[in-house]
Amino acid sequence: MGDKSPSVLLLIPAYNEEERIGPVLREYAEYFRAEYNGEFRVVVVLNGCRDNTLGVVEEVGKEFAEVEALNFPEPIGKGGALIDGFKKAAEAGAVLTGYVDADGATPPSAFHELVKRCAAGEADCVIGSRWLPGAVLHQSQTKLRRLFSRGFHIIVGALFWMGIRDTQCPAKVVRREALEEILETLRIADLAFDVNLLFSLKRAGHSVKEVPIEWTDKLGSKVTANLWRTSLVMFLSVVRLRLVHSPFYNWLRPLRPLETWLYLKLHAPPPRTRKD
Ligand SMILES: Nc1nc2c(ncn2[C@@H]2O[C@H](COP(=O)(O)OP(=O)(O)O)[C@@H](O)[C@H]2O)c(=O)[nH]1
Ligand SMILES: [Mg+2]
Repeated sequence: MGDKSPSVLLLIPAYNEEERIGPVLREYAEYFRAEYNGEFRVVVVLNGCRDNTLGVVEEVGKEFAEVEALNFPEPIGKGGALIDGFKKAAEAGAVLTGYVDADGATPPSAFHELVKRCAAGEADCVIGSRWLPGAVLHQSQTKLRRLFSRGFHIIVGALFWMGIRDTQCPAKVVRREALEEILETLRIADLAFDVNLLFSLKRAGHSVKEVPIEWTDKLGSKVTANLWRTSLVMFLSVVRLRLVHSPFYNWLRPLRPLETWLYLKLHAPPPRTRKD
């Protein structure tokens, strides 16, 4: 046996995922038991689920001790779930923390590849990319969804200049030191969270490496079901992130209550503030 691999904590944000999450958790637990010689834990972060996702996760947890649930009754959003999950991961001291979606779009072997590269020190954060040569895509997104994704990509490119082809691929791994340094700057609680994570890492001088990934679009997307509203919220969040890190920010402070009102009106989790 060689040296032990670094500990990995995998976060899976889940909202009403009782149909999709069970097999995904089993697949990940079985794969990492067989293929990984370090500590591997999965924390499913749920919020405001109106179905039996919690029951399903707890059931799998009885079979696989490495799987557990972290349940927030409040609607904290996917980004909010990841922020709180990352805080827990930092407390737990995992060397590498990553996340993937609950629907199994990223197979365990693809996530493992990101872990290996991050563990090997290729970068402080290694992320999957669906738009790099070598990516394997089993795509079933609608044309409109793809158009919105490209539009969002262009906006993020123009606002942040990060040179990242696919900020939104939910398959990412971060090293502990980098994560701890930026934890307090994670504020976006909706689906634009990934942009916040990457921008914070880059601003703090950490390296981010994109690698081609295998990806399967799954049926049952909640994003596509609310495409216009979700996209508007994501747009607001990235513009806000840009403004927060600009000289104009102090002028805009008085608009805070209006901002919170707008997010709530759009049924979206407002960005975290420093007090949270
Ligand atoms: N905790 C939490 N997870 C969410 C929320 N909204 C979406 N998710 C999770 O985010 C992931 C991506 O959602 P999905 O509907 O598959 O989006 P798509 O694949 O990008 O179209 C899934 O794991 C969802 O369960 C939320 O409000 N809270
Ligand atoms: Mg999905």
